[in-house]
Amino acid sequence: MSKDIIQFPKNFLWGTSTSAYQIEGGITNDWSEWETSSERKKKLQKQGRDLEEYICGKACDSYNRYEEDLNMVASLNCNAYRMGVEWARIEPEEGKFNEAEIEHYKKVLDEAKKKNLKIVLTLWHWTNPVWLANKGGWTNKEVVNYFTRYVSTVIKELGDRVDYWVTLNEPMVHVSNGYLTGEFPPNKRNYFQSRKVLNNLAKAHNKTHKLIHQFYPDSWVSITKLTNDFQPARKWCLLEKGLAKLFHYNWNEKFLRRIKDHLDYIGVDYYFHDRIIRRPPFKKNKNKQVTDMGWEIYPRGIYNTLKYLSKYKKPLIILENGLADAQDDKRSDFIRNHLYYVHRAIQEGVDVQGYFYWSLLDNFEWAEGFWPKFGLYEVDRNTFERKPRESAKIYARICRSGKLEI
Ligand code: IFM
Repeated sequence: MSKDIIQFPKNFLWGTSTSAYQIEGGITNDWSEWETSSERKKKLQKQGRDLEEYICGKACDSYNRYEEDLNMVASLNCNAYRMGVEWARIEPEEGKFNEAEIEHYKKVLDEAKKKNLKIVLTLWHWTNPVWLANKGGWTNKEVVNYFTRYVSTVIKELGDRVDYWVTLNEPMVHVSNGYLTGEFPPNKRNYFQSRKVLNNLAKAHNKTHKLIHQFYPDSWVSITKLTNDFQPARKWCLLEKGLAKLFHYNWNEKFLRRIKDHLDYIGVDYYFHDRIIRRPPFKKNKNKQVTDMGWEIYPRGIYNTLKYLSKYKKPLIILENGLADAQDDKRSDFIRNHLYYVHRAIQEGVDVQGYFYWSLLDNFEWAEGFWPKFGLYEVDRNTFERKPRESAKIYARICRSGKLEI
């Protein structure tokens, strides 16, 4: 049977994403403090877990192996790479900037440029310097000034090497996991603090957007918005319909409304499809096919998400989409099927300008530790040796041709 071929636009960005803390190694920040705290260790011990697996430590040693990582991005035929800089490295003490670390990031970015990669740079990906955490993190009323002071240094020192900016990664996750469910540092369950944090994050984004534009008027600045596809489990049930709308508003819409006048594009992260039911825990997915983390695989959700976000009339760039799949038996189809729906949205007029797979390599998956394997490249935890998975070859073919056979 002959296959259909779908073609992506000519200047489409093909990339992969990483974040500083999850891959670099050797960082001291609020997360590293929490991972090694006695409360955390006790909790993990009680659950019978291997503590080493939950301490980021050397991560993937990418701080030292960045050339190898960038070679991997190039071997995937990507024309773009999303990476992060770590606030705690650049400003380890309040108001004191570390020149050597800034030089390090210059080298990384220059190496990426040699490979003709467009750079998407994330300025904050949930982690904070310890001095800031000690002052109350994002609840502190000065935090917006602290953040923009740090960003000013990044703009001045690294700005000419950046093509697309991400001010904040998935801010609602920090609000929710850090201040409502307490799963992430600073492990609070406090609604009032969560409101404060949300407000400060939104203000920080808006101010940073203006700041970057003062130096680079044509720059493209956004956040990454983790956008879930919420649907009522039963379309006819008014209560479930209402609840789905409420979840959608709270999670997808609220933050964007606060920053909508300060976006040059929208960075889209898509992982979750949630069928909403009327009783706690409010979600009942069909879960016919799930990732190693139990997340339902639902490619059509990326289409729904892109269609929804198109109402903001901004270019959309998918900056994260991926799965934990240690056996690598779902990843190739996962990518193909999601791309099929991305293309469908493009055909219907949605301005989608790129797709970045999360992640380039297996890395530290936050509170879950090292066991979830998101990488196109597998990483040996002892030697840090990187090896491409089969799916990396499939993705490399797609990135080279800009085509997908279906
Ligand atoms: O690993 C994370 C990333 O840091 C932010 N987005 C979701 C990914 C998978 O959970």
